[in-house]
Amino acid sequence: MREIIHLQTGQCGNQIGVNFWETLTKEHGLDNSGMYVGHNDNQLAKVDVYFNEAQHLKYVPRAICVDLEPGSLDQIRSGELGSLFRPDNMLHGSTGAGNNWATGYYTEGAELIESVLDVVRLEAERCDSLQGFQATHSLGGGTGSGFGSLLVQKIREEYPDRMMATFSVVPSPRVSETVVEPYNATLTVHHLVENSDETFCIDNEALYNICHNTLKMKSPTYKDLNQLVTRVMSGVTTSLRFPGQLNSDLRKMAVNLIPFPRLHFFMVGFAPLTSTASQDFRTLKVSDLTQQMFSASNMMADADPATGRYMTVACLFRGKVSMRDVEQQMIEIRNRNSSGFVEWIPNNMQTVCCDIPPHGMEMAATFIGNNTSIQTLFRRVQEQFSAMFRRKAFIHWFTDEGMDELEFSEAESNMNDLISEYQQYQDATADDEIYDEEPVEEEGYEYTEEQ
Ligand SMILES: Nc1nc2c(ncn2[C@@H]2O[C@H](COP(=O)(O)OP(=O)(O)OP(=O)(O)O)[C@@H](O)[C@H]2O)c(=O)[nH]1
Ligand SMILES: [Mg+2]
Repeated sequence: MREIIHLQTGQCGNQIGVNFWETLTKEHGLDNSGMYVGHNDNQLAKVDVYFNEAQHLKYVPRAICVDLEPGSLDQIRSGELGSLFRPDNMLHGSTGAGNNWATGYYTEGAELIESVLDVVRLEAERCDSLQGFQATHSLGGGTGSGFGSLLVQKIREEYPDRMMATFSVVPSPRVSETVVEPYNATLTVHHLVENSDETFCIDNEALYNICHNTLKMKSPTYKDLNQLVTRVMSGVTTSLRFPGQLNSDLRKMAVNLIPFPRLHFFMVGFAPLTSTASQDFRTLKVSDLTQQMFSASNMMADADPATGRYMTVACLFRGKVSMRDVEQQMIEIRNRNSSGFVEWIPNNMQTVCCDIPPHGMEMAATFIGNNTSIQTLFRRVQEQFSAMFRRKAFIHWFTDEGMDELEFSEAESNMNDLISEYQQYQDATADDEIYDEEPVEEEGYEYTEEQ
């Protein structure tokens, strides 16, 4: 079996991580202690991708939960899924990273990293044929961002030929008002560009807007935001967890979605999104799902795909949907909006169907797009970053933890390069004489350890 090891770090990472596992247990027919109580063979066909079988029909998440403070793990232990996780795989520090990337990466985090890597090794040894890792974390705090960066880097060093996928929560001032979040986010993106193979961008600004505008919630909580994250995480991992051919492991998914190695930051979306109040009054059709899935208001990134172009797209339908309808809708979307897709990648839309719907729904669709407009997110963070960095505001908190100021400038220019690479490919046409020029990526920033 091709196993995945799941890593969750920091408050956000652990909160969305637990939600993910809650959904997975339901979809695979497991109760809260991991016992199989389901009745559909498909539920168990690929259950080993995410779970270890402990005893006969008892399954344990292949998950490692880490935080630099005990709070978020205590919450997991005392929650409904408290007995689901392997106790040895829950590791915490005592003081937290205090919203400081450098504390998570250099000081507090460095103290915990070896014991976390030991657990990673044990999990890897238990695998038949490990395909890779997935991590959930936020980019805004100190642990998920700083320690998350360190962990991803160490794993890349030790398992260079395995895949690394991250679900990365991008900060928004509408949700959190911590001033140094743009610093933490930029420093983390700098690492993800090099050390992650595929990053699903979960933008708190977009989650907030969906809750507020589409789902009509007056003041959305993290719990509400995380409901959306779970839907999309369950959606994008469907092809990894259930039988099928297309995008059936992390590497196949990456090969289909990533034309250039640095440009691996995906926009994700989900349909249907309807407020609970209006749910009962609608019958859904494939055409509704498709339309919603491609709409800017269903994207979990506050970026309008219409301002950019799709390099690649993967759509995943779940439930009893007719393949013919799906194919027809896809052709229509593409024909209606041909300029929105780069013409230099023919057949850049992929569709997967899985007949098991998400828990409690009849049908649903998940969207993964590699769209150049994702640069909007990075521009937003970059503007906030440079406003403060120009005056070197708050820098001392980071240098006090042993960080060199130069790392800020490196991270800033790496993210600027990323933005211009997206822009270049947005403008590129099939006839550009790109082969006569320097390859575009190489013009950009080159990362060396010594700098
Ligand atoms: N969507 C979502 N965002 C969250 C959640 N919890 C925190 N965040 C966001 O994550 C960022 C703060 O990071 P945290 O994950 O709380 O920080 P941490 O990784 O625990 O790091 P420290 O507490 O600084 O050690 C802010 O941008 C928050 O808005 C959550 O449950 N869901
Ligand atoms: Mg925390």
